[in-house]
Amino acid sequence: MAPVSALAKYKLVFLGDQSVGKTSIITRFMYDKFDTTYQATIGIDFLSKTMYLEDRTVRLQLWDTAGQERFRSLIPSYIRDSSVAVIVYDVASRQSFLNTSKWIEEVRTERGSDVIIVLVGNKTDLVDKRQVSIEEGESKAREMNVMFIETSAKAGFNIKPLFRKIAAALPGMETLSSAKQEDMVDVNLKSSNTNASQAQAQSGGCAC
Ligand SMILES: Nc1nc2c(ncn2[C@@H]2O[C@H](COP(=O)(O)OP(=O)(O)O)[C@@H](O)[C@H]2O)c(=O)[nH]1
Ligand SMILES: [Mg+2]
Repeated sequence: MAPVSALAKYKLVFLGDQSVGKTSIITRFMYDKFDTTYQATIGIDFLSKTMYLEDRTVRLQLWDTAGQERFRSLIPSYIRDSSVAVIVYDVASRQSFLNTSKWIEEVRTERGSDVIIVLVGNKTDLVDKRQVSIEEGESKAREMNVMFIETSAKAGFNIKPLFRKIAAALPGMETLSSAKQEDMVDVNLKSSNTNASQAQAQSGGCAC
C-alpha cells in the first residue's frame, strides 16, 4: 500500500525546436508571466508545481531544455525517467511542426509506450503568420497516437488546460511504483549558478 503522505511526482520534459516557446509555456504556467529574459538568469534544471485535482494531488516537475536542443546526444538521458513528454512546435513555423515527428520518435525509442506524449502547437496569437492549421496538428497527433492542444504562451491561451489535461492523464498513485518515487531527485540545482536558491524561492520556496 502506498504511504498516505506520498505525493505522486512526475517528470515532464519539454522538447521541440529552439524558439517554439517551451520556456515561455513553462514561465506562463508557473508565474503567469510572459518574460523571455527569465531563462537566461535562472540556472535551475527543473521547476516544481503541485496540482490539486478533484480526486488527487500530483506534483509536476517541469524540465526545460535550455539549449540541449542543439546537443541531440544529451536528449536520451534527459528523456529517461520522464512520465510525460511535451513536444512543442510553433504554428507559424512549418519546419518546427515537421520536426516534431523526430522528437516523438526519439521519445518512443527511449521510453516506448511507458510515457504520455502531448503535441503542442504554440503561438496561436500569430494569426496572420500561421503555417500549420489546427486540423493538421490534430491529424498528426491522431496518427502518432499522442494528445494534442494548441496554446499561446503570449496570450495565456490554453496553458492551464494543457497542464490539466496532462495531470488528468497521469496514472493514479496506486499504480505509481515506489521505486519510481525514490528515483526522483527533488531539486537539482546547478552548482555553478548563484541564482539557483533565489530561483527556488521564486518557485514558491517549495519544500518539494
Ligand atoms: N507571439 C508569440 N511569441 C511567443 C510565444 N511563445 C514564445 N514566444 C516567443 O518566441 C521566442 C522563443 O520563445 P522561448 O520560450 O524562448 O522558446 P524556446 O526556445 O522553445 O524555449 C521568444 O521571443 C518568445 O517571446 C507565443 O505564444 N506567441
Ligand atoms: Mg528555452
